[in-house]
Amino acid sequence: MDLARESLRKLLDNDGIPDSIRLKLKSEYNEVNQLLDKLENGHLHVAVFGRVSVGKSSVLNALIGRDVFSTSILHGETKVTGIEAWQEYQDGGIFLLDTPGINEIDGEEREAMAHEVVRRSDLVLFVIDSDLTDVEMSALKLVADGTRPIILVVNKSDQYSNDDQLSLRQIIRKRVKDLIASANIIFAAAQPAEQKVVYVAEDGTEKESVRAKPIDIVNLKARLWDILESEGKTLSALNASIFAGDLSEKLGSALLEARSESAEKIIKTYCIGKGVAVAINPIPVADLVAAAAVDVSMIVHLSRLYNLPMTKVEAGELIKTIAAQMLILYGTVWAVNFISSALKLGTGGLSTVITAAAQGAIAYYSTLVIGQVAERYLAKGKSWGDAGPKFVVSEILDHLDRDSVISEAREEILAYLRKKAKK
Ligand SMILES: Nc1nc2c(ncn2[C@@H]2O[C@H](COP(=O)(O)OP(=O)(O)OP(=O)(O)O)[C@@H](O)[C@H]2O)c(=O)[nH]1
Ligand SMILES: [Mg+2]
Repeated sequence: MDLARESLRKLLDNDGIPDSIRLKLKSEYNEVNQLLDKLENGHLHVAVFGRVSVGKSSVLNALIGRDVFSTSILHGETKVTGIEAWQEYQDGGIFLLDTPGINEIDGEEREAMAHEVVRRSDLVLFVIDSDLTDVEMSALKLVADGTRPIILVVNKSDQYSNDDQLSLRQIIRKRVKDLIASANIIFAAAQPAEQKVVYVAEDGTEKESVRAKPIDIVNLKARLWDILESEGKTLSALNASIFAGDLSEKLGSALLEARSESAEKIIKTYCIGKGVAVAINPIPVADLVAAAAVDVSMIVHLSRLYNLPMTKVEAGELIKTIAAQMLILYGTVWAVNFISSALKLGTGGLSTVITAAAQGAIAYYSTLVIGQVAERYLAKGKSWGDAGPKFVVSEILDHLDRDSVISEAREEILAYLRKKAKK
């Protein structure tokens, strides 16, 4: 119980999650919050689930003893989830949840809603009113995933004679034997239909009267109490921790995805910025690496994205480390190599623009390498991992197709310059 609560709290209080992602996952956060409340108050949620019109709302009304949820012969009467405290249960804290029915024809959205409720419930009353259809069978398989107890409620038992009930029980039992314990198959009559009864009156004439068989809900109530008493509190904690686990996994991957997407955009922006700046105002190649002001800003920017803020000095140090690795790996010739590959791609005449764009492309490339290496470092929580910086740098360099990056950068820079010249 405490463990579950703790893991949820941690999830909620995690500073490592930026606001943008918090917003994106807000509904999940609310869910966790609700779950936390539920856990702290020791509440248990019992949900109905099943095909339209099998009597889900009626079953809940019969348990509660009042007409709380609306019922109708029309399919799809329940459109949204409803919740009601079950006062009758001695310890309190039990809530009954009504859900829309699964409909073979339409209502996918409502069905999704019902699944969602089930996912968060501690116990499920799967309601049917005859032998299970294929649709019910596959829905039952989804719901009976072993994480929460399920009672299979065979409602409308008033429609069956005693003999029919016996054989129906046999059939159902066989069909669900791998999914539901036979003690959890319960017959009920939540809202028995009125029937015309013909009787012989005292004066000997035949008369008709309309009456309904009595509501039969005692067996369901008894079984429900049994389960709640024996496993109630552990159920709730168990479900909460499963849910928290799911959610933190979901959050984790969403976080990673959102971050690397934004990181990619940030790096690209700085690459173009630096490339164009260098192209417009060419500087000696030797100064390229030294002219790291842009790279410093980029790293500071990235570090904020990863919630591991770095100062400019720190960022400068990081760039030095990366540049040193590049030097070790490629020797002093690396810059010269870039130039020749950049120029090689020129289509002929070495016009100033082309040369300038080539230099810009080199600047672009170096910023891209630095950005990607820095991102890797940040993603690992400001660490190079066991293999050290050299490994990371060489991996990124291997991974990037230098020539195509440079030629693309050149195109982008030229396109940018042309657009500017037109204005
Ligand atoms: N004969 C008989 N009819 C019942 C019983 N329980 C419910 N019904 C009838 O079945 C119909 C549907 O009942 P609801 O409780 O609205 O069914 P539901 O599963 O909630 O339906 P949706 O909300 O539309 O999915 C109503 O006309 C009820 O009167 C029962 O035990 N016996
Ligand atoms: Mg209903």
